[in-house]
Amino acid sequence: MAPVIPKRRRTQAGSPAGAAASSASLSGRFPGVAIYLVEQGMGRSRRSFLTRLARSKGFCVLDVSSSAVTHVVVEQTSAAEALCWQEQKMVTSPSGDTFSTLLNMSWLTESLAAGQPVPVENRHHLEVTKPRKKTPSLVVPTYACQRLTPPTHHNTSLSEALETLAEAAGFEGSEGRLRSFCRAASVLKALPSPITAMAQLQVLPHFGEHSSRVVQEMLEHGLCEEVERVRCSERYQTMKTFTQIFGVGVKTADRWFQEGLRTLDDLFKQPQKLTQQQKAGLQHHQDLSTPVQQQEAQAVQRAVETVVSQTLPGATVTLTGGFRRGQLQGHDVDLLITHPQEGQEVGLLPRVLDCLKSQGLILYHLHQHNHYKDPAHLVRHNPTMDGFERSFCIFRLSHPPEVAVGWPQKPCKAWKAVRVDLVVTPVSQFPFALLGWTGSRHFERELRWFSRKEKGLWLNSHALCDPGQRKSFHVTSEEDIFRHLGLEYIPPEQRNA
Ligand code: DCP
Ligand code: MG
Repeated sequence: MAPVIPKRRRTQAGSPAGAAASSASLSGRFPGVAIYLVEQGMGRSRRSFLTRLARSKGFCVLDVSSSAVTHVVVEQTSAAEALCWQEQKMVTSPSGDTFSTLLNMSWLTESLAAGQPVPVENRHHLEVTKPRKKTPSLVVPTYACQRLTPPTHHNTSLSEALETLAEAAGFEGSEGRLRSFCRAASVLKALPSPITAMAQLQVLPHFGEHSSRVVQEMLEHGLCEEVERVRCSERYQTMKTFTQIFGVGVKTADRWFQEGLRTLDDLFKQPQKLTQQQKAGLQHHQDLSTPVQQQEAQAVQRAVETVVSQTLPGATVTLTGGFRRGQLQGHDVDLLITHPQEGQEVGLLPRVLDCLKSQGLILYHLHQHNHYKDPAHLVRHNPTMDGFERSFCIFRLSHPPEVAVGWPQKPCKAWKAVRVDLVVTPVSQFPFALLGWTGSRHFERELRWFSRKEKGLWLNSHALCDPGQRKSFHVTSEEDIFRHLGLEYIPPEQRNA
């Protein structure tokens, strides 16, 4: 007569697990009880020992987990706790049922002591807590173009201190130091919480000895002596004053400093030293050094849009720069003009400026012709350069009536001088121009560096180019560019690196 095999197990008899089950069950004294010991957390030798011991007392212990198992015993260590979820999956029956009898070692030891399976009570059940969530250790990616950097953040005084040192290094032409401080500052801007202890820096990229020392002093004393010394120095203050003037770069500011000039008054007294652009900058310096507000930027955009669409129907005007990144203030308004039909944009800018001038909206402008022939050529030979046709303007922006009447004490100026950059791009290059002009500067620098270093591709505001294959990529959106670079898309308001 064939041995009686419980129905559930008979279905498994052809499988290796079933074979193990049936042979073991034959020797078992307790029908309906088939034990499986989970090795993880228990160890192989302890499992072998317990298996031998249990079998010697007439228990059926299966070597392989299968649907024949009725009692799964797990050593309840914390490691095993996590693993038991895995194991639980392994002992899921073919029908998809999960064995509910996950037991801790107490059931087995009590059963062995009793010489028979003890009834399963609550206390025998393995307390299967979900693996405790580890505090996620902060992983900050190396490149700013791999991180989210919102418009405001939690480490402003630290990042400003490092950026002061970066700026001062830039005034001395020290590119390497400028980059190092910018990189460290940028990492802080991406953190989800304030830095309160030096240990937090250990997992962050770009914190070398110098930047770490600055942070340490700031944490300990609220100030960093070196940063304060730089901020108070005549050199820094003069260079800052001069480079904030429209049309003045680091080289010119340095020359003036070497010549003994120190203040705006010194410059007013030496007009022969100034270009027309710098004179306009000085003339409107007070307004131009007052931050442009978001509403002012939108008002400029509307004024330009009206003129552009009258001049060339279908042409579009996009607000870029800091305002596209969600900043509420900026030093200027950056507008990108294009037309959906390639070539239609040629000759548009001078006509737009004539029209704006006729409306009394332009206090000054400097037109720069498009100075590239072929975007792929430009990206190969001058990868950081931007050769679009553009106009550097100072707009005369009328105050809205409520602002104009809002200063009863002072005779109110009814307008404000605002710096505006108008840039024209053919539509085929629009995504590159949009990405390049949205910034931040550090984000752009890192994006170009990432492309080159990690992908062997050259990127600028005109094109993305594979120099090896001598091809440039066709794109229709910023998303396409991120995709070609193998980067997650970062929306503009998270590019405030
Ligand atoms: N840009 C760049 N490299 C430069 C100059 C500009 O990548 N040397 C890009 C990034 C900038 C954008 O153009 O973000 C606009 O330049 P702005 O100087 O106007 O910078 P923002 O608009 O970001 O800041 P601000 O608020 O000072 O205008
Ligand atoms: Mg700007």
